[in-house]
Amino acid sequence: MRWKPRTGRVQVMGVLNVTPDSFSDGGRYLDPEDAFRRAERMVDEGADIIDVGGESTRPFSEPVPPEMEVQRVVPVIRRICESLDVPVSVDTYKPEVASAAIDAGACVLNDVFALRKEGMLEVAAERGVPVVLMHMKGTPKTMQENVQYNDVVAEIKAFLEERISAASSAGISEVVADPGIGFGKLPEHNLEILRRFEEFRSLGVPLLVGCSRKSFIGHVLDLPVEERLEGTLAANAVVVMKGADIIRVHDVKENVRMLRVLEAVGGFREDQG
Ligand code: HH2
Repeated sequence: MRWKPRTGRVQVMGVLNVTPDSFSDGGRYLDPEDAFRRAERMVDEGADIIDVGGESTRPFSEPVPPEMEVQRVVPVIRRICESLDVPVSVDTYKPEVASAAIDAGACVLNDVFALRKEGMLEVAAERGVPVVLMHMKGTPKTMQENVQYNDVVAEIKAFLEERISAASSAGISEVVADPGIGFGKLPEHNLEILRRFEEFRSLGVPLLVGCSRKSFIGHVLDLPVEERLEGTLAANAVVVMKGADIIRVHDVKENVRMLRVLEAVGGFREDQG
């Protein structure tokens, strides 16, 4: 299946973490059948794409060996691609995992390291799939230590410009940019990214944002991860009105309903279909 980053309306990417330790849904979908049923439900609720991940990248998390990540994601991706009419992205920064996932049917790479891991740029170019390039300062293990920016939006934009140009030089034409909410950012940085989100439009590529249930929402509301739905909807409404093309979410039904209301109001996307 092919997937186009831009179809004229905001798309919803449903999160499916096949991990024991993801910050909000860890351990729930380790059985491929449970994972499949979750994907099926997200599609019924209106997801445009399913993002399958086999390694948590939450703050302080440890990387897992690529073989283990392959074992987690491949059966799930294969099962979804055989039975559901939905594009699947793989949330990985490792070339071995990306290759195996594409063989199993994934048609998009969602790379939180923005093709910086050795061999990943080559795999993306060879396989000719669209790539999500995300900004992260440091690694998940270290990214929340000593977090400092002079101008958070300008620094993220400069990074994304450089990665878009690296991808383009390697012959990768379809890219999506993502500021990487929560990846090496303090709550005030995440809020500033949202406040100034329209500035990312000048990158000239579709924009993806992952605010869903993240800790900056917990910081504002003083609420645990399972109580962050309303905050997620508010954050996503802000970025959509300021130009986001894809929102990455755990709660598909609620976010789709929020989007339908924004679309009914209209006036926030020139290219709205
Ligand atoms: N956030 C997470 C993982 N992958 N990919 C993109 N492009 N943008 C994001 O903001 C993003 C991402 C972290 O969320 P989650 O997958 O729910 O948790 P974990 O990393 O603990 O599995």
